[in-house]
Amino acid sequence: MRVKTWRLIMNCKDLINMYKIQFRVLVLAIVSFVFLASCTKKIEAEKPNIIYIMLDEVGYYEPSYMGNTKLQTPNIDKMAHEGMVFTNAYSGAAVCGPTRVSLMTGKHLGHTSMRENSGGEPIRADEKTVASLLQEAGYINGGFGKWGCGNRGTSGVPEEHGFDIFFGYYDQVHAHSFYPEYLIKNSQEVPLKGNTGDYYQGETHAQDVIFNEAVKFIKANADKPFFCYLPWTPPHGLWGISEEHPSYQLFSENDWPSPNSWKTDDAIRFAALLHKTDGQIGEILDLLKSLEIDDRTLIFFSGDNGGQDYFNSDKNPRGIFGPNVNPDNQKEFRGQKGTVYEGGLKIPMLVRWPNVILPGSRSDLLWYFPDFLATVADIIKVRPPEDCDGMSILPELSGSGKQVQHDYLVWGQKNKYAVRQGDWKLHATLKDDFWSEFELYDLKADPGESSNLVQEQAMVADQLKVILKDAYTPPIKGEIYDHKLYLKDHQVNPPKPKKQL
Ligand SMILES: [Ca+2]
Repeated sequence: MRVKTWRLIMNCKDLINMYKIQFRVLVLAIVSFVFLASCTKKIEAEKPNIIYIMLDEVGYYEPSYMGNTKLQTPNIDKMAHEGMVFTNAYSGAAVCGPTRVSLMTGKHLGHTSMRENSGGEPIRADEKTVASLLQEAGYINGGFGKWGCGNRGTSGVPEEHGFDIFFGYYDQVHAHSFYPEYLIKNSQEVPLKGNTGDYYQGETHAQDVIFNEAVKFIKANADKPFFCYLPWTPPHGLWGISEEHPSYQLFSENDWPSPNSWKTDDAIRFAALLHKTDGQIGEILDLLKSLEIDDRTLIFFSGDNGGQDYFNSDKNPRGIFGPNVNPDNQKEFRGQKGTVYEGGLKIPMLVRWPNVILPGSRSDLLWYFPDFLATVADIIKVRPPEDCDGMSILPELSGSGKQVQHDYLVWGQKNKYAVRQGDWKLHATLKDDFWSEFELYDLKADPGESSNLVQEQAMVADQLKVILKDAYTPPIKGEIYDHKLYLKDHQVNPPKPKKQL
């Protein structure tokens, strides 16, 4: 009996010990879980939200922080004062489609799958984008605006390239109207109430709907790392905006003729659309503060390609707003949108990142669109794709680590190409696999590209010719799966009016 009692006591002790061990294991598991969760949280906290605002057609000297005296961009100016202004940044290309492809895929125009602005030509299914890298790293990604890297029914649609949601226009020609009858959300049509296809009037302004969707996305994802890509159409034409809008009223008294355009007040409309969009940027900045995510949100702001000499005349040969004319000394960039001269490629660029970037800083670092992907990869600590042409500018932004420099940069527009190394820039034409029509400029002495030094500096020209030929590969295009759908958004708008309305 005593033995039995003793055994019972021992069994009880064993049982208690066993439970003690299990309890310790449980406590250890909980502690480990909490620790791991806090580590994950810390890593999550190290992943900043990323917003990229790209205005279509805003030229180098058009924001008021760049000295423009006619246009007003108070919120963009505020971002400039709070962030880092880049004076030597370039777009990826001279027109909408290829420049967006360069930004999204991290490739220069010697390597992109798209080289021309044909409309909805797609990137390939196997091409990684900034968004696909971020998605793999746990980001939620939304795009709101003009995609331009592949129409519906192709291998280039954004929802197959890392975007959880993309809302707006897929096709560039569809984006010519601010009053389209529908927009696209993840390849599905979303009707816009009361619009009849008229370019200049309608009930629902596409930019407002696009802006509202972006706000909804930011609010819904405030507690997780997100990428919000805002390739907004304004101030690109046709310039549909209500004459009652306060931004229109702000400029309505100006005597700005609008030759070579559709409406006699198109210059006022351009200024009004830019101002209206600037106001929406201000609302986004306020929203970040009210959601208390401002200090962990990194914002890029830029144009998409060089400015166009809109509303030019004998009196204003470089356009009323002078996108490529330095307001301080009247020095000009040669060319405009659609050329690989400086005027087609130089863009306003700034980056705002509280607690990382010193407010009010300026940088003359030479960089361009392929670098965005490389920089994002560096920030989230992942390896960029092997075929990325970009370099990270994170050291320049953060002021820590050594900032590398580009050996060379490459651009293209149809069969015109340009390569820059240091201050030298070579232009060339590619016809039937044969390079010709070389021009060489020293950008330090001649930023207006007026003195062709190809004869005088033959050795430099030869060196750049070799670099350009090496950097060029023929495009490998994406696929069109459904030709009818591919063409639909491209053809939906009425033909642009041929003369002034
Ligand atoms: Ca553009």
